[in-house]
Amino acid sequence: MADRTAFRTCPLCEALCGLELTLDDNGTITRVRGDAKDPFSKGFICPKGATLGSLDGDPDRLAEPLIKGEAATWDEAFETVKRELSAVIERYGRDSVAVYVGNPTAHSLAGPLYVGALAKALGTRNLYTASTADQMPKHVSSGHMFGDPLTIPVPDLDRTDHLLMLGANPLESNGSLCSAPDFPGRLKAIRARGGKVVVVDPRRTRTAALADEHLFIRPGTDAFLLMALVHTLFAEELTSSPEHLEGRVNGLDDLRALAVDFAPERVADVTGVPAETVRRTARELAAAGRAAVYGRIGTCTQAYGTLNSWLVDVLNVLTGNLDRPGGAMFPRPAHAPVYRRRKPFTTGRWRSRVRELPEVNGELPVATLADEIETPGEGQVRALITIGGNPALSAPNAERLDRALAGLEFMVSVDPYLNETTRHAHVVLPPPRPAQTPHYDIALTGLAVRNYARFSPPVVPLPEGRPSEAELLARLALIASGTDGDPAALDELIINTTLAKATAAEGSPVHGRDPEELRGMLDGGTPTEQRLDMMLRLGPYGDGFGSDPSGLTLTRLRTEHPHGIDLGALEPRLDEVLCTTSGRIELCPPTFAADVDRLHSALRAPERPEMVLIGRRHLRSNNSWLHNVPELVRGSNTCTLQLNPDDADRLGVRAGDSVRVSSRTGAIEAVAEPTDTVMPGVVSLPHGWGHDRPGTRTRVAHRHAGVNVNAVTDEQEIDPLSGNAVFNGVPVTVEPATR
Ligand SMILES: Nc1nc2c(c(=O)[nH]1)N[C@H]1C(S)=C(S)[C@@H](COP(=O)(O)OP(=O)(O)OC[C@H]3O[C@@H](n4cnc5c(=O)[nH]c(N)nc54)[C@H](O)[C@@H]3O)O[C@H]1N2
Ligand SMILES: Nc1nc2c(c(=O)[nH]1)N[C@H]1C(S)=C(S)[C@@H](COP(=O)(O)OP(=O)(O)OC[C@H]3O[C@@H](n4cnc5c(=O)[nH]c(N)nc54)[C@H](O)[C@@H]3O)O[C@H]1N2
Ligand code: SF4
Ligand SMILES: [Mo]
Repeated sequence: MADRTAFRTCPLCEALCGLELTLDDNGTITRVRGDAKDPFSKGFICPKGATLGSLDGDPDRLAEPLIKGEAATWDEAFETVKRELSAVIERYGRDSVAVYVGNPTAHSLAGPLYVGALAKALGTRNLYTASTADQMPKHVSSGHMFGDPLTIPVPDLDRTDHLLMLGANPLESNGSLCSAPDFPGRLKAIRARGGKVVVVDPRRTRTAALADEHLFIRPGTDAFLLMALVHTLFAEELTSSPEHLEGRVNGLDDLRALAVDFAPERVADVTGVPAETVRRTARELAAAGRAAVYGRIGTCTQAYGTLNSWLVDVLNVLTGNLDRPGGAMFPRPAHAPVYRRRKPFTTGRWRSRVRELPEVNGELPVATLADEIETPGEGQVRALITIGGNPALSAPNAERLDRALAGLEFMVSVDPYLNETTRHAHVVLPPPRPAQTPHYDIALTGLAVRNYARFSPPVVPLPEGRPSEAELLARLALIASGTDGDPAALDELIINTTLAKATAAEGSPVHGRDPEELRGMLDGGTPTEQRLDMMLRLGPYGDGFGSDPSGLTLTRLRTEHPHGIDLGALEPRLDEVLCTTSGRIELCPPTFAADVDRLHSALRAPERPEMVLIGRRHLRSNNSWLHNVPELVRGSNTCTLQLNPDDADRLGVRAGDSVRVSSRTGAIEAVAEPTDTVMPGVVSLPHGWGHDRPGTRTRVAHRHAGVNVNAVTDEQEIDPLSGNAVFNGVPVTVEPATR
């Protein structure tokens, strides 16, 4: 009865921590510690990773498929999906099936490898993901500036001397679009080496408290502040033109002209940041040797999301900090070939049927999913596939979406829980436990502050007959394409296509080789693992299928580097990543310049709602789905409405009182928590709560229900360039609840 130890990457957030698991001989995880030998996380762990055992062994986790809430066999479940999905497609066409892909899908190996194939097989224009409730503005910004929506610069945390951080709270979130295990430690290190950290946030968060300086900003006004910083750099001739950006930047004069109207004095009233502070901030940013500007979800989920995302990188370029150590740099992930050239970035290749919102990155905004389900007519959405998402809680005006889901003709969910969303599904297909699932962070290693790779094989074998998540998704893709059958057929097709392209591509390490020979060389694991092996071998550190015998393969990663491999600090690589039509960084793309008109209008006729709502994250939570882990919901209620004590006094509200928060879309009641960490005129409520719905099977979460903030966010308000949802700066009315 000896315990055994196993190692893997934590799949819960973007920080990529290595974990050391202790398992008993039933395969139950009995202890979790940080993996001290992981070269990136070096033993760091947070309370969520530490409770992975409870999540893995959660008795509410579905062990078998459900059909209309009743346990079914896998054959029955797939037969039902095949029958119902085909019927809908036959009757209404392919666009009548929508797909919604949620956040955990970006944290898995299966998600990035199979979701694209599923969407393609379905051939629907109705693809929705959590990205339009999150970082889509950054994709649009990078697409136009650098040519590729996935080319996102990350702050070089370990070498920077000055970090200007807007709308991010890594002490709670552990970081986002910037994978850095022990983000808090890395921030402290900046200060310890004499650098400076500045935080811009409507709340004095734990991150702000750790920083050298915190600037309160009125929610939703970052674009004005960022413009004023750009203005100051130009006006005071503080811009830098380092050699490495020489001749690489277009649009400098257009940008200068655009910024003329945004003097700090002009925007101070809107942002709440004094003009002199803005000027000093710009000067310090310019004077710092190695500086980085970093904006995260607080800057994305607002009406000027794309402008913010763009201006953050404009500042990195203007100060000469883009693509240099200590600045904002482009990671070089091991799985992505560098020889690939993409088509020019564009949006609006199609539009949503009801609100005519432009497609971005192949997706439509989740803010319009309910419109597409509810509005009758040709192309109406009649069926939905959800994969690892809980839009009934996470989408703007989620209550409306929740009602719309109930009206679908067919819904299938790939999800381990019967929750607020999946209770509407006719079929639920649960993926296996984390311990039974292989892991490799495709999406996140491309955003990490060091180049790094780690493969985690399953630590507990799958029971006979139980499909892996990869097989679930591949099978759905085959069903969608009208073929069905062995999921491995999909992988075979993808492997063959990829190898054919790679051997044909100029500049590829396998140019001119025989695809069949390469096929025969792939790692002997599962089809998913073979695909990963192929990607690693074609990647920048790969063995090129033998052309660099010391290079990376999956087998080598698995056997020689069970704790992961450090592939070094980020290196300048603008030449490799830049793929705009002009071959230069587009500093002032015309669509962005045109959107600046909205800033002008707002300056001419400022609207200032008395109270606006913003979000909040807590370390022991993760969006909507860790509230079923007893250790994480223990202790005091965190789903409280924070408000400034002055506002509380004015409204006659005391700590613990019930307050009513209402907006155009709805009303909720929450417990008041007056705190001077929130600026006057602002209230804050975390998202992902509201677990009191009937028909769910998450017993712990049900007892700690909280309220759903997205009952009062508005699906009609979006960032027009990205279609992203607006969760910050939502106008609300706050009053004591009538008893
Ligand atoms: N513990 C925990 N970790 C998580 C998650 C979780 O739910 N819990 N979720 C994960 C996910 S999906 C994501 S995307 C990341 C997000 O990671 P972060 O971006 O770090 O997320 P938050 O902690 O919400 O920090 C956003 C900050 O923006 C501030 N803010 C709100 N409105 C504005 C505004 O108008 N301007 C400015 N400048 N700031 C504003 C908020 O007060 C908040 O402090 O976290 C991930 N990690
Ligand atoms: N008001 C407000 N709303 C927000 C935000 C905010 O800051 N404020 N943040 C937004 C952000 S950044 C995000 S990313 C979204 C998140 O929005 P969603 O992705 O829609 O929601 P999650 O709560 O992450 O739901 C995750 C789902 O995945 C399931 N799941 C867990 N593990 C697995 C797995 O291994 N495989 C599969 N197939 N499923 C799994 C869970 O059971 C759950 O149903 O929420 C957004 N909504
Ligand atoms: S910080 Fe993120 S990756 Fe690290 S242990 Fe916590 S949840 Fe897991
Ligand atoms: Mo997110």
